[in-house]
This record gives sequence, structure tokens and C-alpha cells, in this order.
Amino acid sequence: MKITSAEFICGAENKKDYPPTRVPEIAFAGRSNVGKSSMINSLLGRKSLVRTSKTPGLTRKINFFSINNSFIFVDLPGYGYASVPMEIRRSWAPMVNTYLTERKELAGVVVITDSRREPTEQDESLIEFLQFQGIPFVVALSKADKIGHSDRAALKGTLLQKWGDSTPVEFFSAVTGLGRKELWRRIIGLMANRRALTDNNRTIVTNSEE
Ligand SMILES: Nc1nc2c(ncn2[C@@H]2O[C@H](COP(=O)(O)OP(=O)(O)OP(=O)(O)O)[C@@H](O)[C@H]2O)c(=O)[nH]1
Ligand SMILES: [Mg+2]
Repeated sequence: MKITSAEFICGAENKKDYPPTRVPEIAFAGRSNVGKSSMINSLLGRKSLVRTSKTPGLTRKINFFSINNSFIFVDLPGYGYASVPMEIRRSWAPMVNTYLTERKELAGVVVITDSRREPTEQDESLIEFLQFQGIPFVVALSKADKIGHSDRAALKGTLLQKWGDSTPVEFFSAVTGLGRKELWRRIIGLMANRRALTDNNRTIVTNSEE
């Protein structure tokens, strides 16, 4: 994918503040500090379009980025970080739930889990939620530069056993670029499916050809 432009559109907490765009969106979701923002920067070949941090839990809004003026990447706030104040943790679920269930432009979700660990309970419940809602997703295992080949193979085996063989799972490293091509292929697939669906169902209008 050749990136010709990548711009921050806005950050939103409520539905009324989502951008009025009609192009497909890919959302990035995962535990705080798992590497969501780094993954977006790496996919786009931009060093610091999205703010990354050693202090977890800093992304507290739903951040929209316009790519090539034809689709949008959405950086969702991270979940599950203990030191984030309780009122913010409480606001996470409704904020993200509303986005995932009500945003018509959502083409799919990249669920990011740490390749060095088994998925957490919250990772599991996010995946169950997406399966239940019928929202397409791909699992990206972040920070894969930190584990070796055999650990990767073992983890993938465990996850496919748990989630089913057809679950899309890709290893990714924002540091080495590992898995970038494969993840792009998945993302393009999610957007292509979405366009095919909207073409068949004319109740949703897209201007993705612009
Ligand atoms: N080794 C390694 N470190 C990474 C990778 N991706 C991210 N990191 C580091 O992990 C930390 C968190 O990365 P972020 O991209 O800010 O994580 P995030 O999920 O956006 O975090 P929140 O916005 O707080 O939810 C930073 O210190 C990054 O440098 C990776 O692929 N490999
Ligand atoms: Mg972030």
C-alpha cells in the first residue's frame, strides 16, 4: 500500500463527535501499552503521526486518521491498565462499545495482543464480543521482535486451537517491520469485503472511490 497522505482528523468521546466521513474504517483495539499507536505509525511509514508512550493509558479518546483520503484508521483507547483512574476505566467500555456497534463505516478491527503473553481475559472478551456482533477482525500479535520463531509457532498453535483454525492471526513488529505486508493484506481484505457488502446493500452510501 502506497501512503500518499496520513492526517489526524479528530479525537472523539461521543458519537456526535465522530467525523462525518463515509469511507471505510479500520479500528485498532487492544490492551493499553500493547503497541496500537506504534503499529499504526509503522503501517503508515510515519514515525510519529500517532503519539506513542512508555506511560500506558494515555490514549483516552477515539482518534481518527484519514489515509490517502480514501479510508480511515481509528486508534481506540487501550483497556485494562490498572493505574488508569477508575472513572476513565469505567468510561472505556461504553465509549468503545458505542463505536464498535454503531459506526456504520467500520470495516473491521485489528485486535492487538502481546506476542509474549497469552491473551488476557479482556482480549478474550473483546474477541467474543466481535464474534457475537459479527464484526470482522484480524488478530495482530505485537512486539514479535521480542520472541523467537519456535515461541511464535507455539503461540499461534495455541491461539488457533482456542479461536478456530480460520481465525486470522499475524505476528507484527513495529521495530523490525515483521508482518507488515501480511497485516496490510488482511486490512485491504477487510476493506474490500466491506465495499462489496455496501455495494450489495445500497442503504449505506460510501464515497470510497473519491
Ligand atoms: N520491542 C517493541 N516495542 C514496541 C513495539 N511496539 C510498541 N512498542 C513499545 O511499547 C510501548 C507502547 O507502545 P504504544 O504504541 O504507545 O502502545 P499503545 O497500545 O498505543 O498504548 P496506549 O495508547 O497507552 O494504549 C512503547 O514504549 C513502544 O516503543 C514493537 O513492535 N516492538
Ligand atoms: Mg496509543
